[in-house]
Amino acid sequence: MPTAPVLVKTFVPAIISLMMVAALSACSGSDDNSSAQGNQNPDIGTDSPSVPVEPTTDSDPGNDPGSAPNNPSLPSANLLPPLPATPLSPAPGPDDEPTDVNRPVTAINRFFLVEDPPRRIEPVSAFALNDDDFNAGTPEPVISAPNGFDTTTNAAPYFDGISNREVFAGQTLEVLFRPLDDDGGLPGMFPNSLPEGASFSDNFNGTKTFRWMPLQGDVGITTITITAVDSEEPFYRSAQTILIRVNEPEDLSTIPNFPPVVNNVRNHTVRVGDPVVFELKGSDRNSTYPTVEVPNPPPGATVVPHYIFDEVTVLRFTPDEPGVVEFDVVARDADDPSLTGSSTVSTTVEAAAEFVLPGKRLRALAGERDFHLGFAALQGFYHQADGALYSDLAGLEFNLVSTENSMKWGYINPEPGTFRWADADNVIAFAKHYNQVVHGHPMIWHRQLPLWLYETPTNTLQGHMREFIDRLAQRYGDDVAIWDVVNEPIADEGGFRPSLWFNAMGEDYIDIAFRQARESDPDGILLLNEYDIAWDTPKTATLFPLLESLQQKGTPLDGVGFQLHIDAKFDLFDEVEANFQRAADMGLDIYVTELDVAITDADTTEADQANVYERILDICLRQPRCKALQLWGFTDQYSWRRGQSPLVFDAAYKPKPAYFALQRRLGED
Ligand code: 9MR
Repeated sequence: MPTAPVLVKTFVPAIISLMMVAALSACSGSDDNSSAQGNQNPDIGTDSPSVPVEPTTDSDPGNDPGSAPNNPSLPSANLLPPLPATPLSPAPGPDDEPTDVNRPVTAINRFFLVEDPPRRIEPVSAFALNDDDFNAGTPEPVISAPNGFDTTTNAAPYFDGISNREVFAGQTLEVLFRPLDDDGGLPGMFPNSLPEGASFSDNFNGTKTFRWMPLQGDVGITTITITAVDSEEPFYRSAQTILIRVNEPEDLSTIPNFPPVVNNVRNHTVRVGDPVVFELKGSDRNSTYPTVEVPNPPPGATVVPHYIFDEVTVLRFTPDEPGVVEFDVVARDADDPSLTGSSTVSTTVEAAAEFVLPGKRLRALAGERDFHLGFAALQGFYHQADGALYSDLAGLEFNLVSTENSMKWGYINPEPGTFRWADADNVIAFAKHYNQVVHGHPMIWHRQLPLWLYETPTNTLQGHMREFIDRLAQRYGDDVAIWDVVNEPIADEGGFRPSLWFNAMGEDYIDIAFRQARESDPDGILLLNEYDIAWDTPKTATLFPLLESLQQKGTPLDGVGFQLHIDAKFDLFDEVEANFQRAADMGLDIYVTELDVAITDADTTEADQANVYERILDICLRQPRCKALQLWGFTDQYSWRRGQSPLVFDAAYKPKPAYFALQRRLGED
């Protein structure tokens, strides 16, 4: 396997864990889907990129992740019982296999793309509520308090006069929320989430009003949750859910028909000669799909329906000169063609030479010191208008790629027996084309889980967890060098996060997940990945004892992923250095997995941001056990914190001071 890390682990069979559910202990065998990576068309990948791609040097470790963890042999290891021959949820099969993309719907012509079989996924609805739930009354509030807080002498805030509510679609529901506290003080409050079209507004008298006109698609029972916050202790909270039953009116014409809108298309920067792709869609609160029209497409553009979703229109063109290309998009109501919404899409086209940067590329500099510099790949970047530029720059600058969202369980396996592999397959193809190490993220997390898992009996969750780890590893183990096996197991206030996994198995789920990962991908570098642990926080107080206890158990843990979502005012560099050293002293490797540095206010500058990037890189480079530094994206165009411009290229793919700071530091001894 070309990407095999230089990692040899002694895995000592010892005690069979008694904690396994009986269902898992009987049988052997697991699914093997490792053959499937989609067919690849060798002609497409030979195009020369319009940005010159520097040849990888001899010292560029590319997809060899370099010096591997050299932990001492594990003191002991409990073998898991084999996975059952009959899977707990249906195994992926040929019907799930992606196929070649042979239509003009992508921005990529450098490597081969696959797409999932054409089907519409309707995730199994968990928590579907019925009239019995509604009639059972308002659920008890969920009280939470910081560790050690005495809830016996301090009453929790609560809401006065709360009840489940009912409304007809097309009518406006108003619910008044008045939080009280028997100890005095005026509690604050916030909605955990709001349905589309709803508002939650302040009445400036200690109350707030939830207002919502549900429409056709809202008929049924839904919930809203409002959290009251103690006036003295902001983490002493009471989350109150109410159920809302939305009934269909006899006369459907009483429901107002709202005009559709064009879904937001952001502005893009592209190069002359790039294939530019837009996936255009409108939406309508009345639960119909508007048709999408482009009255003035750019010259030579093709406009075709999406291969799965009729409501999506794909526009593709190749600009042949610098300038600004504009076109209009009109969304037309499915029931009343006179109702429309429209918007104008503007694309800046620049000569390819504008993106050629001075000095050596970051990956070349990293390679010269046997280091890995990575980025997290936007899921489906090749369907973005600027996907060609994104892909070329990412290939040029980084020798490691992580999967921002395309390997998350909720995406890969949204319903039992349905698998969407194409986006992850395409990241692997991208990595192979550019000779990059792949970091698989995440195997087990408490977020982005498929809804069906929440309906699964608790005593089968261990089996499902192991099965998913195995499926990811079977498919990608040969190509993924590093795995975030368990992501974010620690609560913000310290202690274990009360996740689906923790609630089902207690802290043992962490050990079991790692053991399964080691069994399914013996060569993988296995990490525990967590945020807010690089400096001293309530989470670090849990982290280090947890790492110690895992090591004592013989859990096959190779290193720690320090996420590092920080801001440009960050200055706790000494603590970062000390915490890295603490992990290193335990024989663990260090990966900076998700670095981004937000500019949070007008006082902080791109120079401050650059300084933070450079200092973190410097700490990592001076720490022999720090193996890689990975950015969470690379362009502000696609960041989960886009409004705070946290990355090293701006939204127009121009390098920021932070880019040059990394370049400078990587070039130093
Ligand atoms: O950047 C990711 C964002 O696009 C997703 O919406 C979000 C939820 O899946 O996850 C973000 O990435 C997170 C990562 O998976 C785990 N560490 C924190 C990252 C930022 O939230």
